[in-house]
Amino acid sequence: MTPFTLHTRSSECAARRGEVRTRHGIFQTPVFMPVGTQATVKAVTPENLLEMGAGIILGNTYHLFIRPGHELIRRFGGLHGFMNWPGSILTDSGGFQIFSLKDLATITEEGAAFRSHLDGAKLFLSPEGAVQVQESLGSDIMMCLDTCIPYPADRRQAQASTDLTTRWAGRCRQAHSNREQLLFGIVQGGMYADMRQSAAAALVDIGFDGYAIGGLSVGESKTLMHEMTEATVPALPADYPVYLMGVGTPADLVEGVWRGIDMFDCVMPTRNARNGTLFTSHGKVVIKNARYRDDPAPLDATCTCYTCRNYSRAYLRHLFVSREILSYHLNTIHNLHYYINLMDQIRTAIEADCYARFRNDFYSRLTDQ
Ligand code: PRF
Ligand code: ZN
Repeated sequence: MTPFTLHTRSSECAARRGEVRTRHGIFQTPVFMPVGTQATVKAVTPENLLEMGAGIILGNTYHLFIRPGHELIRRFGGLHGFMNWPGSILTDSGGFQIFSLKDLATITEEGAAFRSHLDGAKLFLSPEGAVQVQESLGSDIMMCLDTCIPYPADRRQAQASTDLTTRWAGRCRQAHSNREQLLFGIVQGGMYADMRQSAAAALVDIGFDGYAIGGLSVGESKTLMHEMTEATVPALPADYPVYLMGVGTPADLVEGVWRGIDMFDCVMPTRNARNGTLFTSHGKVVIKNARYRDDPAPLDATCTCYTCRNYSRAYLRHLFVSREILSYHLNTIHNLHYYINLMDQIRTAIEADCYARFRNDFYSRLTDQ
């Protein structure tokens, strides 16, 4: 049975408004998932996340497997108990992180052998192992172990990697024993539309609780990313959630929703916050800039976040250039609020069936990019 309920569909594009049910509640879609790689969304508390309206966050199998270990987390009531987060959690499988290790990883039919980026210890993750680790973590949505294809990649290389991902998906599905936890398949296929369509069909044959589009935003152009999204979404069943992995900028979210994406995650709002790059309705603000030294205005006059309600640009600039810890906290609250609020506005626009106008207005507001 699908965990997805479709509320409304846009008459103008592939955008849809729905909800996903997990054992930790219901989250509204389209949704943005803040990234909490190490059992924490950096610089904010679960209470902060709830106040911002986050319904689901993301954790990483790879990192938690290495430290502190899934067995330890299981003894603390899984990730939910360990980090005190009451909402839903999606865990990425580790495929992408292991792929990012490049020389430290060896992929075989059996799984991925790699060395810990912490102490160099030899480790191994099979598709079955990835599911088992995620079952111990107790996440609400687990991801299949996949192999991400580098960009660019020729057709032969892309096909071999995509076929392996599909075989691994079958093994993950077989290993999936706790049906209370949802399991999503991941569509790879490089930058080959037909390869993505056959990969999608093969995953649908196996049957998952949702489907992700992987291997995008890996260095290709926006045009190509949109093309691949447009080729893949129609190959997936309309009554299941679709997740675009590791994407993206505010504009990428607006464009992804236009093409039928329900779920997104990205480190951009949290990482940029710590680098002093803040998102506003007018575009990006680089807070260290001298022009904000005496600026009494809030970051974004239209923002209702804790940071904008209470602090000036001058204070945020001071905290940032002084490398004060509070800078990370206040900046992260604002950027996550911006992303979560953007998704809220997107959902309202789809409900009112005026998503095309919303998208135009979004671009016309951006003057500081
Ligand atoms: N696979 C997995 N996680 C991911 C990706 C992927 O392809 C991406 C690609 N943008 C981000 N995160 N498992
Ligand atoms: Zn704000």
